[in-house]
Amino acid sequence: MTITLYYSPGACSLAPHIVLEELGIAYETVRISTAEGQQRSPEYLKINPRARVPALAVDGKVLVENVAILAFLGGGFPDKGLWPARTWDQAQALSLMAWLADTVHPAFAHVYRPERYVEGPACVEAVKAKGRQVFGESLAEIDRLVAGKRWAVGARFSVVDAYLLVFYRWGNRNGFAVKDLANYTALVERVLARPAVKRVMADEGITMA
Ligand SMILES: N[C@@H](CCC(=O)N[C@@H](CS)C(=O)NCC(=O)O)C(=O)O
Repeated sequence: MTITLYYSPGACSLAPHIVLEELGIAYETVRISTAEGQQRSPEYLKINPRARVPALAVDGKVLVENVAILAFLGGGFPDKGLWPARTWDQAQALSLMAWLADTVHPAFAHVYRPERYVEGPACVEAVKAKGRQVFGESLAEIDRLVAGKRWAVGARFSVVDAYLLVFYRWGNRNGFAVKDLANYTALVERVLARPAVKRVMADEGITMA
């Protein structure tokens, strides 16, 4: 099986990048810098016409959307233990990842790319403010969801924990008081202590700051 991940440093593609490294399987990466607009290049639009990362090419076929990519990588290699074993926990993992993708990520997009949602400087500021509110509330909700748990779902590190790291990092870099969220912070510290996570962050050239 040949696997290629299209990623941008520090983007939500960090989650599947970590998962690939945790799996210990052979894979390649292609850097598509969203800061430089490379997601809109004609070459990349052939990979993902939606102009977004991540995209995962598996034996020449392309899979997009984090929820699908993380479920494929986790569920496709059950012996690696990155996907919960029980059906209930698998459903919980999908439930949490769906909410991250359909609510938490778009809330941050309202902060980061408000001009996509509305026109005019006054409206842009209002959209940004609402995005900050919803993203902040979402971070607090994650903190409550992981209270008393070592990992987000089940008893082991899973693809969900890798995905949770992305939003904590974005919050940290954008003035959200994530360090006050004791449960989420403790979980992220456990994630950051993993050798595979350290390797991927070094490879992407990113820190938590
Ligand atoms: N729903 C998609 C969202 C992907 C997405 O928005 N990725 C961002 C990076 S975090 C991106 O490619 N942004 C470039 C852009 O918006 O132009 C997923 O979860 O995979």
